[in-house]
Amino acid sequence: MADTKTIVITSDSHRRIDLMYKVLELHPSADYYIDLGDTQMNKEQVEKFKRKGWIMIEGNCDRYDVGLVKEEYIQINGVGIFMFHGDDYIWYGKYSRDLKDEMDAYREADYPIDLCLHGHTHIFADGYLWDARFINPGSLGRPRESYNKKDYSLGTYMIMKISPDKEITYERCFINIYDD
Ligand SMILES: [Mn+2]
Repeated sequence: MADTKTIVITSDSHRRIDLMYKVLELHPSADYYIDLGDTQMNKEQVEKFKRKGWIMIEGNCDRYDVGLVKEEYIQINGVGIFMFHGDDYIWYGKYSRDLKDEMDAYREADYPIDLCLHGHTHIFADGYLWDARFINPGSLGRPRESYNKKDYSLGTYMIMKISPDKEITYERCFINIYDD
């Protein structure tokens, strides 16, 4: 019988591999780990995270030759999840028609998309478009949101849960990026 799955989602850590390790240390037993790009890891680091079970997406600041993929698709408890970084599909703050075309291509090939996960903007988002929910966890290493007046010290990521009846919930988590 299916049970609720826990998914750790990070994005845009921008060389702050230490923060990626911190997230892993804080959540050692999630069912899935997803990074949505721009870790700027080298090949060795990418391989290490992939061995730990991470799904790793290529961002516009990542090297093309370190073993990352531009897009990924998985289903968790029957929820179809399409993952991408965002540089190919977000233009001037709007999702492009290219993204709609790509989603249609997946759907026509029997890969239903209920949820799109992406990063790139460094700003948390949660909304609906083209019969899918779109969620951006925000940036772990270079937050552009200010949570406390002019305080940009909090990197952010997300712990998502998907229940057997496809209910998607999440908790936003914050890490002080200047803490050693
Ligand atoms: Mn970025």
